[in-house]
Amino acid sequence: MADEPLSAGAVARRLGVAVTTLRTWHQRYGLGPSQHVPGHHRRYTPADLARLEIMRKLTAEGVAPAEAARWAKQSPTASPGAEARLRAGRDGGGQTIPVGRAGPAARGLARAAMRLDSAAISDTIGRALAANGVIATWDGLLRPVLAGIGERHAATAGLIEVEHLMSRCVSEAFATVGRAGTPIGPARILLSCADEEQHTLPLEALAAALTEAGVAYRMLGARVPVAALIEAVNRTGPAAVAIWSHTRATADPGQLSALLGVPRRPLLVLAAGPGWRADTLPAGVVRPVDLAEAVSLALAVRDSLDQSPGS
Ligand code: B12
Repeated sequence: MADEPLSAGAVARRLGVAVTTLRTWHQRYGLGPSQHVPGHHRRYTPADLARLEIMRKLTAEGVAPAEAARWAKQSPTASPGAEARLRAGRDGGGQTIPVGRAGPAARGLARAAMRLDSAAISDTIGRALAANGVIATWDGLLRPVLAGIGERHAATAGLIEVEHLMSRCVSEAFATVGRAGTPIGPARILLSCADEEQHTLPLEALAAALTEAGVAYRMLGARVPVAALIEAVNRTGPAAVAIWSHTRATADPGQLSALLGVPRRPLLVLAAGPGWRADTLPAGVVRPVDLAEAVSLALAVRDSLDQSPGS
């Protein structure tokens, strides 16, 4: 990073772009030099250079120039004192995660995630779970931040480390829900990801919400081949099975048909997640729209078993 203000030529050389490109970025996207010395051409400050470095990196990665300029302008290096904060490690070197209309807790969580501050992430999630419960924490706090990370990743191809750390902290927080509680009866609900599906967090949210509601479950986790799923169903005879698919790539409806064909067919088969397409689901499969609906359906099955003779 330069300490002295730089001319357009010097900036162009540092970035490896043409001076005309710098002019275009200035005129079209407002990414120009901000220091004005009377009687001289404007000069680029270290903050201007930092913005332009982001612009160059993002456009080189294929991000559209207008989108890249938006991120470059939002960069914390653009604000006064930002470089000192970056050196002190408080900003973690990134920008912000968009959380839409979610509240201050989500904004705080997003900032902690950007700093890779796992203690603050875990603390924020733990407090929310204790105060508001699993469903409200998932919908009001975690989903907006996860969706924001996904949005930023799609725009910049970055934030993979943030996504991984955040995922780990969310998993750990869900795993502690209700642990201190009393035994909650036989596990009649089976939770599983579809074959090759690695997105487990919504299923972990469902598991935690069931624990909170006093309902036992078995969790098979990520990437379950259909033969293994069927084996688990045959061996444990669950009353309800939820299969999570997050993307079209993992939503083969054949997995659901196989489940419906087992000798002791579950009372309820849930195709959960945005991967499934409603018009391709076999008859008899239910597609919950959100966590709350998935929990109510599972509770309804539990209640019907409690009331049936010999259960
Ligand atoms: C965390 C994450 C990961 C983590 C997952 C860790 C874990 N243990 O789960 C890791 C790093 C493993 C990962 C991997 C990948 N990921 Co990813 N990931 C995400 C991220 C950021 C959050 C996922 C999540 O938990 N979402 C939950 C909430 C936030 O989703 P939602 O859309 O708001 O929820 C809706 C519904 O699902 C429903 N709902 C919400 N919760 C619940 C709960 C229940 C029970 C029910 C029934 C319904 C329900 O209501 C909502 C309203 O419609 C998303 C971004 C996103 N927007 O989801 C990307 C995202 C899903 N990933 C994506 C991709 C591309 C991948 C990879 C292919 C990347 C790669 N190149 O390797 C792999 C996939 C590998 C595989 N085969 O599965 C894309 C998918 C694009 C697409 N639609 O095809 C996304 C959207 C990011 C992006 N914008 O590009 N990922």
